[in-house]
Amino acid sequence: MKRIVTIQDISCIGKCSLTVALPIISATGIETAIIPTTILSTHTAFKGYTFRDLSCDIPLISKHWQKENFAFDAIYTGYLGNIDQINKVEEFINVFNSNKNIIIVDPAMADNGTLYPGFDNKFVKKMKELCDKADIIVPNLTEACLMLEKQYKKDFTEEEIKDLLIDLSNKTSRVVITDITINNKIGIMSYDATKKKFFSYFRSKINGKYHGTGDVFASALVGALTNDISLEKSLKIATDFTWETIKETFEKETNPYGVNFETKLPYLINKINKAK
Ligand code: PXL
Repeated sequence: MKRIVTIQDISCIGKCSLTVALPIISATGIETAIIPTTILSTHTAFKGYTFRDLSCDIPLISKHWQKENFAFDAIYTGYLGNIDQINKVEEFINVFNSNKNIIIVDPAMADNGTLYPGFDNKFVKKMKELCDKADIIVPNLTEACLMLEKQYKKDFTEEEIKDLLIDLSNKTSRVVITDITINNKIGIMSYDATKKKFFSYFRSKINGKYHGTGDVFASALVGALTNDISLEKSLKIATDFTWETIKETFEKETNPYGVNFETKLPYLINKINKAK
């Protein structure tokens, strides 16, 4: 069985990061090892959340795993709570990176034009440095703009997004920008610098704000890619799955602090099995 490790926080309530990545990646038939970097009572969209920093455990876990000779088919990082955590994650990647595995970095730090609480420009610079170590990065449009020091707006044209993708592919060969709205459709655009190839995939826009969809998307993408499904097919599966979870939430949930991905796991499993 293939094994990945995902490194991000646990938000005890509020569906995002590890509580999303663990079930989704496991459902795709991949062993999902975790390194929890912080325990928060809720994600940071709530007021008054607790924040237990577990940074000091990262090198200890790494040392033990080296002794046990553990290896990973992919390393996937998400929300990291401070610069110290990013430094420690970089050290972890330096040790466990090999020519056989892929490094996927989701620079989860902002949305809708604003940084999440507790982050500043220094943090953005450091996150960009982590992205430089990755094979694939999956920023949303806000994060892409922040890393390139470009003014965020909602209505980028397709040509402008292509420029952002090329600028971000300077150090990372495959770049995916999520949460793009064009012509009242929502979706992703990507650039594979090794093939000089753009790809885009859009679905109809569903009204409302949905938390944690970047994590749902990235987790499904990691699961599909680790199943040796091509980048473009994996992007399509991850977008369709995310869209299904949003639709389910739109129809059934009154207070969406996360999306209803749970009932859509059979849909994802079916898509993965068909594409394999
Ligand atoms: O979904 C990204 C995310 C992950 N982890 C925490 C968050 C957020 C987004 O707000 O607050 C703690």
